[in-house]
Amino acid sequence: MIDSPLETEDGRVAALESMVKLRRFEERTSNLFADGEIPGFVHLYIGQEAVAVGATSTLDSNDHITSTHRGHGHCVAMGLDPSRMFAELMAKDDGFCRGKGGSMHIADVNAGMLGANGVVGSGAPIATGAGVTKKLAGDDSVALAFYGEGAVSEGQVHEAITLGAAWDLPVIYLVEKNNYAEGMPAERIFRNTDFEDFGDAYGIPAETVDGMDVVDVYEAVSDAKQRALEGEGPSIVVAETFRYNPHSEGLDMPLPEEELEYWKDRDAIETFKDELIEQGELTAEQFEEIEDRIEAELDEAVERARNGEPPEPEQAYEDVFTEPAPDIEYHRANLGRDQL
Ligand SMILES: Cc1ncc(C[n+]2csc(CCOP(=O)(O)OP(=O)(O)O)c2C)c(N)n1
Repeated sequence: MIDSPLETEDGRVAALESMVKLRRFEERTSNLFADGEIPGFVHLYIGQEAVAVGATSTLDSNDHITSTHRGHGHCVAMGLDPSRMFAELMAKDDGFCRGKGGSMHIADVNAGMLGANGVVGSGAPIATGAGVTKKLAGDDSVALAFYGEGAVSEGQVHEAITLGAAWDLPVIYLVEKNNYAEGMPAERIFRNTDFEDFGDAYGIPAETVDGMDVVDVYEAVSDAKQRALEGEGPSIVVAETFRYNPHSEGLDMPLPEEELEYWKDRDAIETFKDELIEQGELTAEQFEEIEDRIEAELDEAVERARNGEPPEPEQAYEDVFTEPAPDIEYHRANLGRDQL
């Protein structure tokens, strides 16, 4: 998360920098995946940067988020070290999960990041659980769940919001409405795609915002956070956005060209950069400096990750259970490299 909120000039420039960093991180990830340096699946966040940055800019160090299979943007926005993220993507021991989680399972509890998650919709109940802890602890903090519109029809999301509302929990449920779940358009999943309407069913406030406008997202999430801290319970924020890449890297699943063009014309980074330059808050030269700084940081991060070692096979059962399952010791004792 960035230090200074978007209400100040410094905060706005920091938000732009953060959005650029998210995008450059993903562009590198795309190349690394294409070059065979990243195993498994990779879902990129390119296009949606204003949502992660606008929302996390409202957070303090005692707040928490939950994320999705498309979680790199949320992680970078929360300030996670890109080098350890690349290491996780490359299945190296320096990764946040010692290379055992990969792209869809990056977590850093100390940074307030409770985890990306390959199970669609699962971040909502985890955030609701965090909300229970927060309410019991009374520590004036919130939990924020990011999820896609594909998760809105999930039973666990419905149950999580119902409970959050019934117990007035300090949770924000943020729908990143990019209009496609894999290749399925929202209109084919829902009769009503105005997810803001769902707020009435749960009896909680809900608002739709322009997910390509970082300030719009920031303001709506700030309001939701304020209500949560005042004991009014959860809110839903629906951010309308778009992803530019296929559902997952390597898939031959392009989005319709006209839709891509429409959203790219409204690109969050370009629009915000132009706005800041027009308002005299940034110069083109300063923007170049920001880009150079990010490129240098990410180049170094990739190199460091590349030079790291993979985890030892003996670590396969470490950090998996809080208490070892009964047969773990047996497997640990009998596990050798040649058995993997
Ligand atoms: C419970 C569950 N069901 C199905 C899947 C397969 N799956 C992975 S991503 C995805 C689409 C998710 O769409 P959405 O929630 O809108 O997020 P987006 O990919 O658009 O960011 C599906 C169906 C899964 N991982 N988990």
